Amino acid sequence: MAPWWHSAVVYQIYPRSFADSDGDGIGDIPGIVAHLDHLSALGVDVVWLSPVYRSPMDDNGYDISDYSDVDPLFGTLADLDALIAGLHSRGMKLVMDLVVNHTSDEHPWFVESRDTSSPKRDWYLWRAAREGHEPGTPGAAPTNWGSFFSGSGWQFDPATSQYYLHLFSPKQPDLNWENPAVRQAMYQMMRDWVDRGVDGFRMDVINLISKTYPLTDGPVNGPDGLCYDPSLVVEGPRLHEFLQEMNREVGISANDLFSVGEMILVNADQARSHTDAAARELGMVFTFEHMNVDSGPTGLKWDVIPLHLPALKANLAQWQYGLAERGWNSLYFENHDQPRSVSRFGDDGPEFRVASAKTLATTLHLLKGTPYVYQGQELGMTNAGFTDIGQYNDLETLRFYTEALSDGADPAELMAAIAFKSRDNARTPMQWDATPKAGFTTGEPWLRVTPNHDQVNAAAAIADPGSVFHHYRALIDLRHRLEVVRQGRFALLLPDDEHLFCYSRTLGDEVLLVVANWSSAPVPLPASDLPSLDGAQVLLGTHEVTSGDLAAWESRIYKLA
Ligand code: ISL
Repeated sequence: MAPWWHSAVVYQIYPRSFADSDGDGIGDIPGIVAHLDHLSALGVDVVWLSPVYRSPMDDNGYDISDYSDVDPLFGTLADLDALIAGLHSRGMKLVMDLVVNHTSDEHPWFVESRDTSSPKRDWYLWRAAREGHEPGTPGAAPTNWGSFFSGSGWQFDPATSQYYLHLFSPKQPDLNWENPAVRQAMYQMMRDWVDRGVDGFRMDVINLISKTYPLTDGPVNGPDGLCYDPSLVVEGPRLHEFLQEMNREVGISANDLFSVGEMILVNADQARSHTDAAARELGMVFTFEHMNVDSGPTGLKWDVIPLHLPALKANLAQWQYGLAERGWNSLYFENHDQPRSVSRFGDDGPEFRVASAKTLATTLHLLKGTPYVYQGQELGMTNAGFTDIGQYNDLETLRFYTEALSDGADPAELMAAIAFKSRDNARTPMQWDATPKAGFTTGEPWLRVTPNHDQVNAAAAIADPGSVFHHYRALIDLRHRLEVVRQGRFALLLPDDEHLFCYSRTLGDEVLLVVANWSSAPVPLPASDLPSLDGAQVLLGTHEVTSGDLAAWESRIYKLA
Protein backbone atom coordinates (compact mmCIF):
# COMPACT_ATOMS: atom_id res chain seq x y z
CA MET A 1 0.00 0.00 0.00
CA ALA A 2 1.20 3.52 -0.81
CA PRO A 3 2.45 5.47 2.22
CA TRP A 4 0.17 8.25 3.51
CA TRP A 5 2.41 11.02 2.22
CA HIS A 6 1.85 9.90 -1.38
CA SER A 7 -1.59 11.51 -1.05
CA ALA A 8 -0.45 14.56 0.89
CA VAL A 9 0.01 18.21 -0.02
CA VAL A 10 2.53 20.13 2.08
CA TYR A 11 2.39 23.80 3.07
CA GLN A 12 5.66 25.47 4.00
CA ILE A 13 5.73 28.14 6.69
CA TYR A 14 8.67 30.50 7.04
CA PRO A 15 7.85 31.54 10.61
CA ARG A 16 9.60 34.89 10.53
CA SER A 17 7.31 36.09 7.76
CA PHE A 18 3.99 34.34 8.39
CA ALA A 19 2.17 36.11 11.23
CA ASP A 20 3.32 38.20 14.16
CA SER A 21 1.24 37.91 17.34
CA ASP A 22 3.15 40.25 19.65
CA GLY A 23 3.90 43.32 17.56
CA ASP A 24 7.69 42.97 17.41
CA GLY A 25 7.53 42.85 13.61
CA ILE A 26 8.71 39.22 13.43
CA GLY A 27 6.37 36.29 12.87
CA ASP A 28 6.01 33.74 15.65
CA ILE A 29 4.38 30.42 16.58
CA PRO A 30 1.26 31.91 18.23
CA GLY A 31 0.82 33.84 14.97
CA ILE A 32 0.77 30.53 13.10
CA VAL A 33 -1.68 28.98 15.56
CA ALA A 34 -4.02 31.93 14.95
CA HIS A 35 -4.11 31.14 11.22
CA LEU A 36 -4.60 27.38 11.16
CA ASP A 37 -8.07 27.76 9.70
CA HIS A 38 -6.49 29.30 6.60
CA LEU A 39 -4.59 26.04 6.11
CA SER A 40 -7.68 23.92 6.75
CA ALA A 41 -9.62 25.96 4.21
CA LEU A 42 -6.89 25.39 1.65
CA GLY A 43 -7.01 21.68 2.41
CA VAL A 44 -3.32 20.91 2.94
CA ASP A 45 -2.28 17.85 4.93
CA VAL A 46 1.15 18.71 6.28
CA VAL A 47 2.92 21.82 7.50
CA TRP A 48 6.69 22.07 7.03
CA LEU A 49 7.91 24.62 9.52
CA SER A 50 11.23 26.30 8.72
CA PRO A 51 13.53 26.39 11.79
CA VAL A 52 12.17 27.77 15.07
CA TYR A 53 15.04 26.49 17.25
CA ARG A 54 17.27 28.75 19.33
CA SER A 55 19.54 30.63 16.99
CA PRO A 56 21.60 33.80 16.69
CA MET A 57 19.61 34.25 13.43
CA ASP A 58 22.61 34.85 11.20
CA ASP A 59 20.72 32.83 8.56
CA ASN A 60 17.24 33.30 10.03
CA GLY A 61 17.34 30.10 12.06
CA TYR A 62 19.36 27.85 9.71
CA ASP A 63 22.16 28.42 12.23
CA ILE A 64 21.04 26.52 15.32
CA SER A 65 22.53 27.01 18.78
CA ASP A 66 20.12 24.70 20.66
CA TYR A 67 18.26 21.91 18.87
CA SER A 68 15.98 21.17 21.79
CA ASP A 69 14.43 24.57 22.44
CA VAL A 70 12.37 27.19 20.63
CA ASP A 71 13.91 30.59 20.08
CA PRO A 72 12.21 33.24 22.26
CA LEU A 73 11.70 35.30 19.11
CA PHE A 74 9.26 32.62 17.93
CA GLY A 75 7.76 31.64 21.29
CA THR A 76 8.14 28.71 23.67
CA LEU A 77 8.01 24.94 23.67
CA ALA A 78 4.46 25.28 25.01
CA ASP A 79 3.57 27.33 21.92
CA LEU A 80 5.01 24.59 19.75
CA ASP A 81 2.94 21.99 21.62
CA ALA A 82 -0.13 24.15 20.95
CA LEU A 83 0.77 24.24 17.26
CA ILE A 84 1.17 20.46 17.12
CA ALA A 85 -2.16 20.01 18.92
CA GLY A 86 -3.89 22.59 16.71
CA LEU A 87 -2.66 20.86 13.55
CA HIS A 88 -3.44 17.35 14.76
CA SER A 89 -6.95 18.31 15.83
CA ARG A 90 -7.56 19.57 12.28
CA GLY A 91 -6.15 16.39 10.74
CA MET A 92 -2.86 17.97 9.69
CA LYS A 93 0.70 16.95 10.52
CA LEU A 94 3.83 18.86 11.45
CA VAL A 95 7.21 18.40 9.79
CA MET A 96 10.15 20.16 11.42
CA ASP A 97 13.17 21.52 9.61
CA LEU A 98 16.29 19.57 10.49
CA VAL A 99 19.58 21.39 10.00
CA VAL A 100 22.32 18.93 10.83
CA ASN A 101 25.05 19.54 8.27
CA HIS A 102 26.14 22.47 10.40
CA THR A 103 25.33 24.20 13.68
CA SER A 104 25.68 27.81 14.73
CA ASP A 105 29.17 28.85 15.82
CA GLU A 106 27.39 29.79 19.05
CA HIS A 107 26.24 26.22 19.69
CA PRO A 108 27.95 24.98 22.89
CA TRP A 109 29.41 22.08 20.87
CA PHE A 110 31.26 24.47 18.60
CA VAL A 111 32.26 26.77 21.44
CA GLU A 112 33.85 23.74 23.15
CA SER A 113 35.42 22.60 19.93
CA ARG A 114 37.43 25.82 19.70
CA ASP A 115 39.62 24.23 22.40
CA THR A 116 42.07 21.78 20.77
CA SER A 117 42.06 19.53 23.84
CA SER A 118 38.26 19.18 23.95
CA PRO A 119 36.66 15.93 22.76
CA LYS A 120 34.36 18.22 20.77
CA ARG A 121 37.31 19.37 18.62
CA ASP A 122 36.66 16.41 16.32
CA TRP A 123 32.93 17.23 16.03
CA TYR A 124 33.77 19.85 13.41
CA LEU A 125 36.19 20.04 10.48
CA TRP A 126 39.27 21.79 11.80
CA ARG A 127 42.31 21.82 9.52
CA ALA A 128 45.82 23.28 9.45
CA ALA A 129 46.81 25.91 6.88
CA ARG A 130 47.89 24.81 3.41
CA GLU A 131 51.42 23.41 3.50
CA GLY A 132 54.12 26.03 3.11
CA HIS A 133 51.74 28.91 3.91
CA GLU A 134 51.66 31.16 6.93
CA PRO A 135 48.31 30.46 8.69
CA GLY A 136 45.85 33.32 8.29
CA THR A 137 47.51 34.83 5.22
CA PRO A 138 45.80 35.09 1.81
CA GLY A 139 45.73 31.76 0.00
CA ALA A 140 46.58 29.77 3.15
CA ALA A 141 43.16 28.17 3.60
CA PRO A 142 43.33 24.33 3.60
CA THR A 143 41.47 24.07 0.25
CA ASN A 144 40.27 26.53 -2.38
CA TRP A 145 36.57 25.91 -1.69
CA GLY A 146 34.19 28.82 -1.91
CA SER A 147 31.17 28.80 0.40
CA PHE A 148 27.60 28.67 -0.93
CA PHE A 149 27.29 32.21 0.39
CA SER A 150 30.34 33.60 -1.51
CA GLY A 151 33.89 33.95 -0.20
CA SER A 152 36.11 31.22 1.24
CA GLY A 153 34.53 28.18 2.88
CA TRP A 154 37.21 28.26 5.58
CA GLN A 155 37.39 30.54 8.59
CA PHE A 156 40.72 31.15 10.28
CA ASP A 157 40.81 30.91 14.07
CA PRO A 158 43.81 32.92 15.37
CA ALA A 159 43.58 31.28 18.83
CA THR A 160 44.61 27.86 17.47
CA SER A 161 46.07 28.88 14.09
CA GLN A 162 43.70 26.47 12.38
CA TYR A 163 40.71 26.83 10.07
CA TYR A 164 37.22 25.40 10.30
CA LEU A 165 35.06 24.47 7.33
CA HIS A 166 31.79 26.34 6.76
CA LEU A 167 30.09 25.50 3.48
CA PHE A 168 27.59 28.27 4.31
CA SER A 169 28.27 31.37 6.45
CA PRO A 170 31.23 31.56 8.87
CA LYS A 171 28.60 31.36 11.59
CA GLN A 172 27.52 27.91 10.27
CA PRO A 173 30.46 25.52 10.91
CA ASP A 174 30.11 22.08 9.27
CA LEU A 175 29.81 19.09 11.58
CA ASN A 176 32.02 16.02 11.25
CA TRP A 177 29.57 13.21 10.53
CA GLU A 178 32.43 10.66 10.54
CA ASN A 179 32.37 10.99 14.32
CA PRO A 180 29.76 8.51 15.65
CA ALA A 181 29.08 10.72 18.69
CA VAL A 182 27.86 13.51 16.37
CA ARG A 183 25.49 11.13 14.63
CA GLN A 184 24.13 9.69 17.86
CA ALA A 185 23.52 13.18 19.27
CA MET A 186 21.48 14.04 16.18
CA TYR A 187 19.44 10.82 16.26
CA GLN A 188 18.64 11.35 19.93
CA MET A 189 17.50 14.89 19.20
CA MET A 190 15.28 13.64 16.36
CA ARG A 191 13.73 10.93 18.56
CA ASP A 192 12.97 13.57 21.19
CA TRP A 193 11.04 15.64 18.64
CA VAL A 194 9.13 12.60 17.45
CA ASP A 195 8.24 11.83 21.06
CA ARG A 196 6.92 15.37 21.34
CA GLY A 197 4.49 14.72 18.48
CA VAL A 198 6.38 15.82 15.40
CA ASP A 199 5.48 13.79 12.29
CA GLY A 200 8.69 14.02 10.32
CA PHE A 201 11.57 16.09 9.03
CA ARG A 202 12.66 18.25 6.13
CA MET A 203 16.41 17.73 6.07
CA ASP A 204 18.47 20.75 5.14
CA VAL A 205 21.29 20.15 2.59
CA ILE A 206 21.39 16.53 3.73
CA ASN A 207 23.60 15.32 0.86
CA LEU A 208 26.49 17.38 2.26
CA ILE A 209 26.83 15.40 5.51
CA SER A 210 29.22 12.81 4.13
CA LYS A 211 32.38 14.52 2.90
CA THR A 212 34.93 12.96 0.57
CA TYR A 213 38.32 12.62 2.28
CA PRO A 214 40.94 13.88 2.02
CA LEU A 215 39.51 17.37 1.37
CA THR A 216 41.26 18.59 -1.78
CA ASP A 217 41.27 21.60 -4.11
CA GLY A 218 38.79 21.80 -6.97
CA PRO A 219 38.79 23.58 -10.34
CA VAL A 220 38.68 27.37 -9.96
CA ASN A 221 35.47 28.85 -11.38
CA GLY A 222 34.97 31.98 -9.26
CA PRO A 223 36.21 35.46 -10.14
CA ASP A 224 37.94 35.44 -6.74
CA GLY A 225 40.10 32.41 -7.59
CA LEU A 226 37.97 29.98 -5.56
CA CYS A 227 36.20 26.77 -6.51
CA TYR A 228 32.43 27.06 -6.34
CA ASP A 229 31.72 23.65 -7.85
CA PRO A 230 29.42 21.84 -5.40
CA SER A 231 30.09 18.46 -7.03
CA LEU A 232 33.14 18.27 -4.76
CA VAL A 233 31.08 18.27 -1.59
CA VAL A 234 27.83 16.46 -2.40
CA GLU A 235 26.91 12.77 -2.24
CA GLY A 236 29.98 11.63 -0.30
CA PRO A 237 30.87 7.93 -0.03
CA ARG A 238 29.02 7.35 3.27
CA LEU A 239 25.81 9.24 2.45
CA HIS A 240 23.67 6.11 1.93
CA GLU A 241 25.06 4.57 5.09
CA PHE A 242 24.36 7.67 7.20
CA LEU A 243 20.83 8.08 5.84
CA GLN A 244 20.06 4.40 6.45
CA GLU A 245 21.46 4.62 9.94
CA MET A 246 19.38 7.74 10.66
CA ASN A 247 16.26 6.12 9.27
CA ARG A 248 16.81 3.05 11.45
CA GLU A 249 17.81 4.91 14.61
CA VAL A 250 14.95 7.40 14.42
CA GLY A 251 12.41 4.89 13.11
CA ILE A 252 11.54 6.89 10.00
CA SER A 253 10.32 4.02 7.83
CA ALA A 254 9.27 1.88 10.77
CA ASN A 255 6.92 4.59 12.07
CA ASP A 256 5.84 5.97 8.70
CA LEU A 257 7.38 9.36 9.43
CA PHE A 258 7.54 12.01 6.73
CA SER A 259 11.01 12.70 5.36
CA VAL A 260 12.27 14.92 2.58
CA GLY A 261 15.94 15.58 2.01
CA GLU A 262 17.12 18.78 0.39
CA MET A 263 19.89 17.70 -1.98
CA ILE A 264 22.13 20.09 -3.83
CA LEU A 265 23.05 18.95 -7.37
CA VAL A 266 21.20 15.65 -7.00
CA ASN A 267 20.16 13.94 -10.25
CA ALA A 268 17.15 11.71 -10.80
CA ASP A 269 19.16 8.47 -10.60
CA GLN A 270 20.64 9.43 -7.25
CA ALA A 271 17.22 10.59 -6.06
CA ARG A 272 15.78 7.18 -6.93
CA SER A 273 18.53 5.44 -5.02
CA HIS A 274 17.70 7.53 -1.93
CA THR A 275 13.91 7.33 -2.16
CA ASP A 276 13.35 3.75 -3.28
CA ALA A 277 11.33 2.37 -0.36
CA ALA A 278 13.65 -0.66 -0.26
CA ALA A 279 16.62 1.58 0.55
CA ARG A 280 14.95 2.75 3.78
CA GLU A 281 16.51 6.20 3.55
CA LEU A 282 14.15 9.05 2.61
CA GLY A 283 10.57 9.53 1.48
CA MET A 284 11.55 12.05 -1.19
CA VAL A 285 14.19 14.62 -2.03
CA PHE A 286 14.17 18.24 -3.16
CA THR A 287 16.00 18.62 -6.44
CA PHE A 288 17.48 21.90 -7.64
CA GLU A 289 17.73 20.94 -11.31
CA HIS A 290 14.48 22.59 -12.40
CA MET A 291 15.38 25.68 -10.36
CA ASN A 292 18.54 26.07 -12.43
CA VAL A 293 16.93 26.15 -15.88
CA ASP A 294 16.99 29.95 -15.85
CA SER A 295 20.68 30.12 -14.95
CA GLY A 296 23.32 30.76 -17.60
CA PRO A 297 26.43 28.70 -18.44
CA THR A 298 28.15 29.32 -15.09
CA GLY A 299 25.23 27.57 -13.39
CA LEU A 300 25.26 30.27 -10.71
CA LYS A 301 21.85 31.49 -9.60
CA TRP A 302 22.75 35.14 -10.19
CA ASP A 303 23.64 34.45 -13.82
CA VAL A 304 20.04 34.88 -15.01
CA ILE A 305 18.80 33.87 -18.47
CA PRO A 306 15.20 33.87 -19.75
CA LEU A 307 13.23 30.68 -19.16
CA HIS A 308 13.21 28.32 -22.15
CA LEU A 309 10.07 26.29 -21.53
CA PRO A 310 11.23 23.11 -23.36
CA ALA A 311 14.21 22.92 -20.97
CA LEU A 312 11.96 23.10 -17.90
CA LYS A 313 9.58 20.50 -19.36
CA ALA A 314 12.44 18.18 -20.25
CA ASN A 315 13.82 18.36 -16.75
CA LEU A 316 10.52 17.83 -14.94
CA ALA A 317 9.71 14.97 -17.31
CA GLN A 318 13.08 13.36 -16.69
CA TRP A 319 12.28 13.26 -12.97
CA GLN A 320 8.73 12.02 -13.60
CA TYR A 321 10.07 9.14 -15.72
CA GLY A 322 13.10 8.53 -13.52
CA LEU A 323 11.03 8.04 -10.38
CA ALA A 324 7.98 6.45 -11.99
CA GLU A 325 8.48 2.92 -10.73
CA ARG A 326 10.73 3.32 -7.72
CA GLY A 327 11.23 6.37 -5.53
CA TRP A 328 8.99 9.39 -5.24
CA ASN A 329 9.07 13.03 -6.41
CA SER A 330 8.60 16.22 -4.47
CA LEU A 331 6.97 18.95 -6.55
CA TYR A 332 7.80 22.59 -5.95
CA PHE A 333 8.20 25.93 -7.71
CA GLU A 334 8.76 28.01 -4.56
CA ASN A 335 10.29 27.92 -1.13
CA HIS A 336 12.01 30.38 1.22
CA ASP A 337 15.18 30.30 -0.95
CA GLN A 338 13.55 30.93 -4.32
CA PRO A 339 11.91 33.97 -5.88
CA ARG A 340 8.14 34.03 -6.35
CA SER A 341 7.15 31.75 -9.23
CA VAL A 342 4.55 34.13 -10.65
CA SER A 343 7.30 36.74 -11.08
CA ARG A 344 9.86 34.21 -12.26
CA PHE A 345 7.96 31.90 -14.62
CA GLY A 346 4.57 33.63 -14.92
CA ASP A 347 3.49 37.19 -15.67
CA ASP A 348 3.03 39.23 -12.50
CA GLY A 349 1.54 42.30 -14.21
CA PRO A 350 -2.07 43.24 -13.38
CA GLU A 351 -3.52 41.57 -16.47
CA PHE A 352 -2.13 38.06 -16.07
CA ARG A 353 -0.99 37.66 -12.46
CA VAL A 354 -4.03 35.62 -11.43
CA ALA A 355 -4.22 33.47 -14.55
CA SER A 356 -0.50 32.78 -14.65
CA ALA A 357 -0.31 31.91 -10.94
CA LYS A 358 -3.19 29.48 -11.47
CA THR A 359 -1.64 27.93 -14.54
CA LEU A 360 1.72 27.39 -12.84
CA ALA A 361 -0.23 25.69 -10.06
CA THR A 362 -2.19 23.47 -12.45
CA THR A 363 1.01 22.42 -14.18
CA LEU A 364 2.77 21.50 -10.96
CA HIS A 365 -0.09 19.94 -9.02
CA LEU A 366 -1.11 17.47 -11.69
CA LEU A 367 2.35 15.90 -11.78
CA LYS A 368 3.06 12.72 -9.85
CA GLY A 369 4.64 13.35 -6.46
CA THR A 370 4.02 15.35 -3.31
CA PRO A 371 3.24 19.02 -4.05
CA TYR A 372 4.53 21.82 -1.83
CA VAL A 373 2.79 25.17 -1.45
CA TYR A 374 4.99 27.92 -0.05
CA GLN A 375 3.19 30.51 2.09
CA GLY A 376 1.64 33.18 -0.10
CA GLN A 377 2.02 31.11 -3.28
CA GLU A 378 -1.67 30.24 -2.86
CA LEU A 379 -2.38 33.99 -3.16
CA GLY A 380 -0.13 34.52 -6.17
CA MET A 381 2.21 36.70 -4.11
CA THR A 382 4.86 38.43 -6.24
CA ASN A 383 8.52 39.34 -5.88
CA ALA A 384 9.37 42.09 -3.40
CA GLY A 385 10.12 44.89 -5.87
CA PHE A 386 13.06 46.21 -3.84
CA THR A 387 15.19 48.77 -5.66
CA ASP A 388 17.82 49.58 -3.04
CA ILE A 389 20.36 47.16 -1.54
CA GLY A 390 19.48 48.64 1.87
CA GLN A 391 16.02 47.05 1.63
CA TYR A 392 17.49 43.54 1.60
CA ASN A 393 18.18 41.47 4.68
CA ASP A 394 19.26 38.03 3.40
CA LEU A 395 22.90 37.22 4.07
CA GLU A 396 23.32 35.26 0.83
CA THR A 397 22.21 38.34 -1.12
CA LEU A 398 24.29 40.80 0.87
CA ARG A 399 27.45 38.69 0.82
CA PHE A 400 27.10 38.14 -2.92
CA TYR A 401 26.59 41.87 -3.51
CA THR A 402 29.69 42.85 -1.50
CA GLU A 403 31.90 40.14 -3.02
CA ALA A 404 30.75 40.80 -6.58
CA LEU A 405 31.24 44.55 -6.23
CA SER A 406 34.77 44.02 -4.98
CA ASP A 407 35.38 41.69 -7.95
CA GLY A 408 34.44 44.60 -10.24
CA ALA A 409 30.85 43.71 -11.19
CA ASP A 410 28.51 46.39 -12.53
CA PRO A 411 26.21 47.57 -9.69
CA ALA A 412 23.17 48.03 -11.95
CA GLU A 413 23.51 44.50 -13.31
CA LEU A 414 23.92 43.14 -9.79
CA MET A 415 20.79 44.92 -8.60
CA ALA A 416 18.79 43.52 -11.53
CA ALA A 417 19.91 39.95 -10.80
CA ILE A 418 19.21 40.40 -7.09
CA ALA A 419 15.76 41.88 -7.73
CA PHE A 420 14.92 38.78 -9.76
CA LYS A 421 16.55 36.04 -7.67
CA SER A 422 17.13 37.18 -4.08
CA ARG A 423 15.73 34.92 -1.38
CA ASP A 424 14.10 37.97 0.20
CA ASN A 425 11.53 37.87 -2.60
CA ALA A 426 9.99 34.91 -0.81
CA ARG A 427 10.45 36.35 2.65
CA THR A 428 8.35 39.51 2.59
CA PRO A 429 5.50 39.37 5.11
CA MET A 430 2.52 37.16 4.34
CA GLN A 431 -0.28 39.31 2.95
CA TRP A 432 -3.35 38.65 5.08
CA ASP A 433 -5.40 41.76 4.32
CA ALA A 434 -5.35 45.25 2.81
CA THR A 435 -4.48 47.14 6.02
CA PRO A 436 -1.16 49.06 6.08
CA LYS A 437 0.97 46.18 7.44
CA ALA A 438 -1.03 43.57 5.52
CA GLY A 439 -2.40 42.12 8.76
CA PHE A 440 1.05 40.59 9.38
CA THR A 441 1.97 42.73 12.40
CA THR A 442 0.83 45.72 14.41
CA GLY A 443 4.49 46.81 14.63
CA GLU A 444 7.22 47.53 12.10
CA PRO A 445 7.72 44.44 9.90
CA TRP A 446 11.32 43.15 9.75
CA LEU A 447 11.18 43.19 5.94
CA ARG A 448 9.08 45.59 3.88
CA VAL A 449 5.52 44.52 3.10
CA THR A 450 5.00 44.35 -0.67
CA PRO A 451 2.88 47.36 -1.68
CA ASN A 452 0.49 45.25 -3.80
CA HIS A 453 -0.97 43.75 -0.61
CA ASP A 454 -3.89 46.13 -1.06
CA GLN A 455 -4.93 43.83 -3.95
CA VAL A 456 -3.09 40.59 -3.25
CA ASN A 457 -4.14 39.31 0.15
CA ALA A 458 -5.80 36.33 1.80
CA ALA A 459 -9.01 38.13 2.81
CA ALA A 460 -9.66 39.29 -0.75
CA ALA A 461 -8.71 35.89 -2.20
CA ILE A 462 -11.02 33.95 0.07
CA ALA A 463 -13.93 36.26 -0.77
CA ASP A 464 -13.36 35.86 -4.53
CA PRO A 465 -14.36 32.48 -5.97
CA GLY A 466 -12.15 33.20 -9.02
CA SER A 467 -9.00 33.73 -6.96
CA VAL A 468 -5.69 31.91 -7.04
CA PHE A 469 -6.52 30.60 -3.55
CA HIS A 470 -9.68 28.83 -4.71
CA HIS A 471 -7.80 27.35 -7.65
CA TYR A 472 -5.24 25.84 -5.27
CA ARG A 473 -8.07 24.55 -3.10
CA ALA A 474 -9.62 22.85 -6.11
CA LEU A 475 -6.30 21.32 -7.19
CA ILE A 476 -5.66 19.94 -3.71
CA ASP A 477 -9.19 18.57 -3.59
CA LEU A 478 -8.69 16.89 -6.97
CA ARG A 479 -5.55 15.15 -5.71
CA HIS A 480 -7.38 13.92 -2.64
CA ARG A 481 -10.29 12.60 -4.69
CA LEU A 482 -8.58 11.03 -7.70
CA GLU A 483 -6.21 8.11 -7.62
CA VAL A 484 -5.09 8.95 -11.15
CA VAL A 485 -3.71 12.28 -9.89
CA ARG A 486 -1.82 10.51 -7.13
CA GLN A 487 -0.55 7.46 -8.95
CA GLY A 488 -1.24 7.80 -12.69
CA ARG A 489 1.55 7.25 -15.23
CA PHE A 490 2.99 10.49 -16.64
CA ALA A 491 3.69 11.19 -20.31
CA LEU A 492 4.99 14.49 -21.67
CA LEU A 493 3.36 15.77 -24.87
CA LEU A 494 4.67 18.44 -27.27
CA PRO A 495 8.14 18.50 -25.66
CA ASP A 496 9.47 21.15 -28.06
CA ASP A 497 6.56 23.58 -27.90
CA GLU A 498 7.81 26.87 -26.49
CA HIS A 499 4.48 27.99 -25.05
CA LEU A 500 2.43 24.94 -24.22
CA PHE A 501 3.05 22.60 -21.29
CA CYS A 502 0.96 19.49 -21.95
CA TYR A 503 1.02 16.03 -20.44
CA SER A 504 -1.18 13.08 -19.68
CA ARG A 505 -1.69 10.96 -16.60
CA THR A 506 -3.01 7.43 -17.01
CA LEU A 507 -4.30 4.87 -14.54
CA GLY A 508 -5.99 1.79 -16.00
CA ASP A 509 -8.42 3.18 -18.57
CA GLU A 510 -8.65 6.56 -16.90
CA VAL A 511 -6.72 9.31 -18.68
CA LEU A 512 -6.27 12.95 -17.67
CA LEU A 513 -4.89 15.49 -20.09
CA VAL A 514 -3.33 18.70 -18.79
CA VAL A 515 -2.95 21.57 -21.25
CA ALA A 516 -1.37 24.79 -20.09
CA ASN A 517 -0.45 27.93 -21.96
CA TRP A 518 2.71 29.35 -20.40
CA SER A 519 2.60 32.58 -22.34
CA SER A 520 0.91 35.98 -22.31
CA ALA A 521 -0.68 35.48 -25.73
CA PRO A 522 -3.38 33.04 -26.93
CA VAL A 523 -2.13 29.77 -28.42
CA PRO A 524 -4.11 27.27 -30.53
CA LEU A 525 -4.16 23.69 -29.28
CA PRO A 526 -2.56 21.48 -31.97
CA ALA A 527 -5.36 18.91 -32.06
CA SER A 528 -3.45 16.53 -34.32
CA ASP A 529 -0.61 16.19 -31.80
CA LEU A 530 -2.85 15.66 -28.77
CA PRO A 531 -5.23 12.85 -27.76
CA SER A 532 -8.80 13.35 -28.96
CA LEU A 533 -10.92 15.69 -26.87
CA ASP A 534 -14.18 14.21 -28.21
CA GLY A 535 -16.43 13.70 -25.23
CA ALA A 536 -13.75 14.89 -22.83
CA GLN A 537 -14.84 16.63 -19.66
CA VAL A 538 -13.03 19.65 -18.16
CA LEU A 539 -12.40 18.79 -14.50
CA LEU A 540 -10.84 22.16 -13.72
CA GLY A 541 -9.84 25.17 -15.78
CA THR A 542 -8.63 28.69 -15.30
CA HIS A 543 -11.05 30.21 -17.83
CA GLU A 544 -14.51 29.70 -19.25
CA VAL A 545 -13.85 27.25 -22.10
CA THR A 546 -14.94 29.04 -25.26
CA SER A 547 -12.86 27.53 -28.07
CA GLY A 548 -10.11 25.12 -28.89
CA ASP A 549 -7.56 27.88 -28.40
CA LEU A 550 -6.02 28.53 -25.02
CA ALA A 551 -6.21 32.13 -23.86
CA ALA A 552 -3.06 33.74 -22.43
CA TRP A 553 -2.07 31.72 -19.35
CA GLU A 554 -5.12 29.45 -19.65
CA SER A 555 -4.89 25.88 -18.43
CA ARG A 556 -7.34 22.99 -18.38
CA ILE A 557 -7.46 19.54 -16.87
CA TYR A 558 -9.48 17.19 -19.08
CA LYS A 559 -10.78 13.78 -18.24
CA LEU A 560 -10.73 11.98 -21.57
CA ALA A 561 -13.67 9.90 -22.70
O1 ISL B 1 19.50 29.66 -1.49
C1 ISL B 1 20.14 28.95 -2.21
C2 ISL B 1 19.81 28.88 -3.61
O2 ISL B 1 19.69 30.14 -4.02
C3 ISL B 1 21.22 28.09 -1.77
O3 ISL B 1 22.46 28.54 -1.83
C4 ISL B 1 20.81 27.55 -0.43
O4 ISL B 1 21.58 28.06 0.54
C5 ISL B 1 20.89 26.10 -0.52
O5 ISL B 1 19.84 25.81 -1.32
C6 ISL B 1 20.74 25.38 0.80
O6 ISL B 1 19.62 25.83 1.47
C7 ISL B 1 19.38 25.44 2.78
O7 ISL B 1 20.53 25.56 3.61
C8 ISL B 1 21.01 26.87 3.84
C9 ISL B 1 19.92 27.86 4.21
O8 ISL B 1 20.42 29.17 4.13
C10 ISL B 1 18.72 27.74 3.31
O9 ISL B 1 17.70 28.63 3.71
C11 ISL B 1 18.28 26.32 3.35
O10 ISL B 1 17.09 26.09 2.65
C12 ISL B 1 22.01 26.74 4.97
O11 ISL B 1 21.41 26.10 6.05
